[in-house]
Amino acid sequence: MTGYRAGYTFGAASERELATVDPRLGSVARAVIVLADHKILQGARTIAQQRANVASGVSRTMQSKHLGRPAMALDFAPFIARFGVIVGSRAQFVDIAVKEGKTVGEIEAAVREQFTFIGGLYVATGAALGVPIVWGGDWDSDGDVLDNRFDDLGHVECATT
Ligand SMILES: [Ca+2]
Ligand SMILES: [Zn+2]
Repeated sequence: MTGYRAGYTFGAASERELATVDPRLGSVARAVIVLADHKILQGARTIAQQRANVASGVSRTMQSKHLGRPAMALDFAPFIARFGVIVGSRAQFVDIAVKEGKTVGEIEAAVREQFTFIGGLYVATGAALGVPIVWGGDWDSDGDVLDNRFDDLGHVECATT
């Protein structure tokens, strides 16, 4: 046993977004990236961007922790070397399913696991570092993901401001 494979690092685009988030949240992200590769899609968000997200249904509130600088939230997407950033599109699921010899449904489930894995790492790492994290797959932070009514699996935020 050599322990968990380590050593991923953020790319330039992720670093640009990380620069817009609270340093405590950033420190959690820097510990998580070592364990599981992912991209930071967005840290701080403008009011106009948030309004557009609410209009399109990908966000539910104008009270988002992405608003303000530094932002108290970030959105991530898993990065799998042989597929790239997992964007969650139907076309990408089909592409992966063909390459992996699995059904699209199996890939959808596996991608959900990948998001959940990383979200869990954020929660656990935040707890270890004294930076309580809320993950969008368990908004009430009770460790039960089956009661989650609005999944935002690539979203993590600081529990306190
Ligand atoms: Ca829950
Ligand atoms: Zn978010």
